[in-house]
Amino acid sequence: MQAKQIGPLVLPLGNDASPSDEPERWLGGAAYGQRAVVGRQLALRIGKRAAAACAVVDLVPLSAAHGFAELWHVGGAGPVTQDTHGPQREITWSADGSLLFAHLSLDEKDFGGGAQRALEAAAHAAYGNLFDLLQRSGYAHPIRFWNYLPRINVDEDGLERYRHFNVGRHAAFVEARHPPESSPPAACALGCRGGAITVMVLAGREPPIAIENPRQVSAYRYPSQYGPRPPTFSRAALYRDGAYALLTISGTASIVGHETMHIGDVVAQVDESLRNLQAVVDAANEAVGGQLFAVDCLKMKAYVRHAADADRVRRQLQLRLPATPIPLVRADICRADLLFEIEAAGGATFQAQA
Ligand code: 3EB
Repeated sequence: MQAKQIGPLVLPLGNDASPSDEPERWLGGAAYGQRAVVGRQLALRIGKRAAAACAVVDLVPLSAAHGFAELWHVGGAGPVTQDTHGPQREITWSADGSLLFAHLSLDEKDFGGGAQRALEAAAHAAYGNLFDLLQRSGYAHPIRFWNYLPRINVDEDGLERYRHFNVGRHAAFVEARHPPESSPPAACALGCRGGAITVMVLAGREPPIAIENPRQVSAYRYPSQYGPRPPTFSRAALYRDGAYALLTISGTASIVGHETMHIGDVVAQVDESLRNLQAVVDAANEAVGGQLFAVDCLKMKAYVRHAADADRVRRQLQLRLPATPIPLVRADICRADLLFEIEAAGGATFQAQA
């Protein structure tokens, strides 16, 4: 029997965007690039309805002309349903019977007051609303979150905005009875342009397996020098659906233990990040008891803090992963000393035991 395959696909977005004739149906995803341009191009490529299931993340593309889309395609036969959710219908979600993808953007201006900072409150609300959707829809188990925050490294009231975000996110995990220390989903957190935070989630009907990296302290156990509440993510999440397994690896950077390595050296940060990526893939293979995943079979994308580093980063990635095209965008990374971050995902099918 053909296993149901769910995986990411990276689609360049340029002026030549013509309608896609792919037979796949799209569960959701995101367009990365200049907001006004890539949203329109994605709608031309995959249709208005499918594009509505996707977020637009406003970042400067460093690869394809106008940016690219990362889309999740589904291989099942069931219909893809789409709807909105939340007090202001701010969430758009779609589901195929086995997985759900949802995204929302919130403007901080609508939050805060009292003791809570606006970004903390917006993060709390975004996660609260998403967890509410997951619980009501039956896709109760988040597999992967994506977080994009304006001015992520800027200090407000003596605390970096990323750390305000972590306080709100942590509170929402606790309230939703997803204790941050028990197998949190995979995630990434980056800066973006514009005035709104964007959060997306891929969720399933069964819990994923959380994968950690033996070279790194689990992020949910980071010491308080990185903020009053730790980030709530695992290094990767492995989702099994029959014979099919989807591996989604969190944002991976030049951190060993809990410390940033190679401060100021972007090429060494790329290499350290790739060592971490390999360690996470090794840990995932150990969890499934076989060599199911390989780094160069995964779809990847990467974030570069300084546009001036793009050529150096591109060359180093080509040297290490010559067969893997990796689209780059310029983005601030959640620690001011990180210059590079990479993420990866892909599926594999278990071979029937002889
Ligand atoms: C790190 O390893 C780098 O806050 O959700 C990577 C992936 C990072 C996810 C998050 C942050 C997040 O700590 C930063």
